[in-house]
Amino acid sequence: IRSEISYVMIKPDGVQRGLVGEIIGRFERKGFKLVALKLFQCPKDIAEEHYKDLSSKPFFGALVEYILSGPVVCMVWEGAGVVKSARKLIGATNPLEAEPGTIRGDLAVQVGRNVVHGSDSAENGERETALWFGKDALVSWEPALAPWLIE
Ligand code: YYY
Ligand code: MG
Repeated sequence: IRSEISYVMIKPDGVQRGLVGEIIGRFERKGFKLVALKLFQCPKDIAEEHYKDLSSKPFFGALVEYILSGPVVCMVWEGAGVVKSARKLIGATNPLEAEPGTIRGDLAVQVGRNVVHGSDSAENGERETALWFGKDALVSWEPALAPWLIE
């Protein structure tokens, strides 16, 4: 069986602002394993399904419009503890409250332009990966540096 996965997405503002390399680099340097990656212009039904738990919120329409406003970078990162750790790397939902050193804390100022998404549970990591990539899209590989990261 595969270990835990997190669906991480650079939102349209992150792509437009040229932050793709910076954001991917933070996950890369941390030491998680990249198992899927694509640049993607999202259709409305996927954005709505992704955020369906928020469909009753007043900001839902603006949120979906934001996600559709340009290409996003979709990724899946794998590793023990990746879901919680990715959320820590990303920082609080409101960038003004996100700690310095986190992606949102360093690179964003507003909740409606918070540059990146990360799954909030292992279950949602699976669900969101299936939604954005389909079932069999994950690459199975062994990074050469793995023994230097995981004993
Ligand atoms: O998981 P995370 O992205 O940190 O926050 P969620 O509570 O799941 O909300 C998803 C998304 O919705 C958030 O990243 C920005 C947007 N949003 C908003 O625009 N205004 C809010 N008051 C709360 C969330
Ligand atoms: Mg969330």
